[in-house]
This record gives sequence, C-alpha cells and structure tokens, in this order.
Amino acid sequence: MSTSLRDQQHPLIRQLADRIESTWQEHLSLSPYQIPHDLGYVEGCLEGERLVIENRCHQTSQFRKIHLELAQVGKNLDILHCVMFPNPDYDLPIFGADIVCGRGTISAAIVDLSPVNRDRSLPVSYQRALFELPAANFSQVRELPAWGDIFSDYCLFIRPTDATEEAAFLEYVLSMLSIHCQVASQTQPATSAPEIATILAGQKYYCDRQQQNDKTRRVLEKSFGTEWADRYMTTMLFDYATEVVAC
Ligand code: BLA
Repeated sequence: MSTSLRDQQHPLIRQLADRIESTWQEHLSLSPYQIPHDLGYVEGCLEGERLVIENRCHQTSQFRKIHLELAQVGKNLDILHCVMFPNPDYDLPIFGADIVCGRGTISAAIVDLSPVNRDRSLPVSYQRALFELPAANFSQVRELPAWGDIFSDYCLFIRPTDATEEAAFLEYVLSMLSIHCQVASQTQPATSAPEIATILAGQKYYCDRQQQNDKTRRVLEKSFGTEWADRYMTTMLFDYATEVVAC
C-alpha cells in the first residue's frame, strides 16, 4: 500500500496509523495475512462521492488477523479503523480503534480492549496495567450506542476538542496497544475445548454487535451499495473464526 492516502488525511489519523504500525513492529513478529484479492485497495463511487479504502493486514501466532484500514470519502470524511482479532485459542481481548473525521473535525475517537471471555472481564494482567495508566481528562465524552455493550470499562469514546486532547487520545491508544502487545506475547494458548468454544462465541458476539453499526454501514452503502457493504462488513471488517486453524 502506498502511503499516499494517509498523507492526505487528518494529522491525528496519519500519526496514529504510523505509530500503530511501529508499535506492532516493535513488539510482535508479523507475518503476511492474505486479504481477499479484491478488498485490499477499493474505490467506489455512488451518488457522486468517491470512497477510497486501503487495507493492511498481518498475523502472528497470537493474532488471527491484525487489521489497519484507512478510508477517505470525497474530500470530507477521513476514517481510521483498526482491529486485532486474537486466535481463538488465546484468551485475549479484542483491541479496536476508530477515528471519524468530517470536514477537518474529529467527531468520534474510540479505543478499547474488549473482553470476550465468559464473564466479559479483562484478564487481571490487563487490569493491573490499565489501572496504572495516567487518567486523561476529555471535555466531550460520548455516549456509547445500544450495540456498545461489548466495550470494557477502559473504553474511551470522545470527541476531542483541541490539539491537546487529540495528542492525549493518541497517547492513550498507544499505551493500550503497547500493554496489549506485551501481555499477548507472554500469553500461552488455551488448551481445553470448552475454553476455546467460549472464546469463539465471545468473538462472534463482538463481530455481530459491530456489524450493527449503521453509521459505518451507511457510509459503505452510499458508495458501494447494500450487498457489497454487507459483504465488506462481514468478511473484511468483522469476520470471525468458527474453529481454531493451525498456522
Ligand atoms: C461511529 N463510524 C462511526 C461513524 C461513522 C463511521 C461515519 C459516525 C461518526 C460519529 O458518530 O461522529 C464510519 N468507521 C466508519 C467506516 C469505517 C469505520 C465507514 O471503521 C470503515 C470503513 N467502529 C469500528 C471499531 C470501533 C467502532 C473497530 O470500526 C470500536 C472499537 C466504533 N464507530 C464506533 C462507534 C461509533 C462509530 C462506537 C459511534 C456510533 C454511534 O454513535 O451510533
């Protein structure tokens, strides 16, 4: 993927994309992940709005799919989307982040480590590290939508109001990501079939909920139509495993 799209995007998106990738490179041993052949770089245009999407994916022994997507709609809407799907035999939360920027202003900036185990709580190793993070104050905290019951107590969902808040959001995302990469690297796979079945079900629930985000769906439908948008949301953004696949 060329870096041209991110160079045209809001500086927070550009900086976060660069630093997410360098954090992955620092902590993880990345292997290529095969993106469906027609979904790596996508351009669509319906109703006069040109939508460009660039996807980068990797995998590691702990993660089935590590996905960074940058998208731009016309000149007015910039999007960063990032999700790390653990392999279903690892009891790890799902890291997710989304930034939506309309006409130069960020309306939504969200990041979370979302638990998928039976009681939907983060493992103690995460809680201990996250608890230590310096609390940042944001003046506009947004309310989660109804489908947002997947998010943890550490979820940050804000509308940053100035450059200081943008920088604080960036640092929070990177701290969370770095904790995640470090804990994940030290985690052993689960062995019992019931444990793995619970993780698979938790990951499916996460994806089902995310697929209910009508705001994402509408942007994709406007440029690509209903069928394509549905395929994209279920196979590229929030696809889930149904069994453990050996690497
Ligand atoms: C909101 N996501 C949005 C919005 C748009 C998109 C236009 C509305 C912005 C606003 O309310 O201010 C669009 N997001 C996209 C598109 C893509 C995308 C088109 O990623 C990809 C092509 N969304 C995620 C992930 C999370 C997430 C990983 O993809 C969280 C970890 C959350 N996005 C999320 C939430 C909202 C949102 C919670 C607010 C939804 C609402 O208020 O109804």
